[in-house]
Amino acid sequence: MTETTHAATPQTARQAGPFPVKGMDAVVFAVGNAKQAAHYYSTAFGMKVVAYTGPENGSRETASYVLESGSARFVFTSVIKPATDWARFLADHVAEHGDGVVDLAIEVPDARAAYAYAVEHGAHGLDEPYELKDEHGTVVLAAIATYGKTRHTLVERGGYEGVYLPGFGAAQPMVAPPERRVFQAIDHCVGNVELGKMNEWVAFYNEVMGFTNMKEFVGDDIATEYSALMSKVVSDGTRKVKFPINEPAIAKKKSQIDEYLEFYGGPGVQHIALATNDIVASVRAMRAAGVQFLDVPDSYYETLGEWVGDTRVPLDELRELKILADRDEDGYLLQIFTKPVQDRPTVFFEMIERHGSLGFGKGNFKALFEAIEREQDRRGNL
Ligand code: TYF
Ligand code: FE
Repeated sequence: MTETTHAATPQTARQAGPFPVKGMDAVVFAVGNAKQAAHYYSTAFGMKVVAYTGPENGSRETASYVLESGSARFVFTSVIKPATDWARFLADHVAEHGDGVVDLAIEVPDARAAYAYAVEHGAHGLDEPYELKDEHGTVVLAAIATYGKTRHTLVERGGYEGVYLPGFGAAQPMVAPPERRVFQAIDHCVGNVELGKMNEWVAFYNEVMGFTNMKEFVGDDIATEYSALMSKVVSDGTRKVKFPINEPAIAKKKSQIDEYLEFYGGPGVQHIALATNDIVASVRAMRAAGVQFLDVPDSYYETLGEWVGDTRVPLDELRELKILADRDEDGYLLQIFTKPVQDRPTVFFEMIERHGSLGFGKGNFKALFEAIEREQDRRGNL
């Protein structure tokens, strides 16, 4: 079913490569109302507001809330007054795409070197390297374009000791943080691109960032059978940053990727996967806070035990919470997908608990894509 490529870096030889990265720095969202988004991600995703900038800090055109959970950082920005180029870009972005991701910011040890390498290898530069300074130190930033209107800001923090970036002030949590974190890290960030463009974007990450292809991908065999999408995963040599790229496949039914492209108005970030070390606790907390997850039929659990074997979580509890499980030669993973988190059928989240497996849940693709199609059908978009 899923093909194996031997071009993937062997697990024994994980090296930084020509474009060293330290990890994801932040996922930056442009939204209609950052104050309310910050509240939702606090109450429903257990995140903690740590920094803010807005008119009180001299940012008269935009307001941004910075939220953290473990090593994961989300930034929600909205427009107060579209009087600068950046504020107008954000206002137009929200008008055209709805709430969405404008920046998958990557932390790098050397932003000038990373930018130079990327641009030399064909990246479109958006911001040449520049410095931001305050009493906590200096951060070097640069930005390159990726699919759609999404960018990668390259962030060199050096020894910067402020809460986020110069210009941001420390902020108090909006609500009392949960007793235990709902998630610890960003696992992967997925992009949807147009029909026929997946390989171009995979080549972009291969060339511009020296990222290599991971072995798990959805080829045309699965695509025509049931998934209605094709997918490949690129990652840096150390596997800290993982970017699956999807494109629609021509299948019997309208692809979920086509639905996204239609309602987002072009390519963009489809889902962010969040790593948790206790998916049961995470899902219980999120469900209690009103987060909706994709439904999985009981029939999925009738055969699950036969091929996945025992996991940390009893089968009955997986069934109760609609958590999916998959196993490969390296171990197993537990995963679950939210429904879209805004009115448009666009961005959603995945919660993932890994036990050795480096995969993305290929054993679940059939059940998962059927569940997504049932939702698509309810929206009248199948
Ligand atoms: O990131 C992945 O590859 C998995 C599987 O629309 C997946 O989470 C792929 C496409 C999709 C939903 C999930
Ligand atoms: Fe995923």
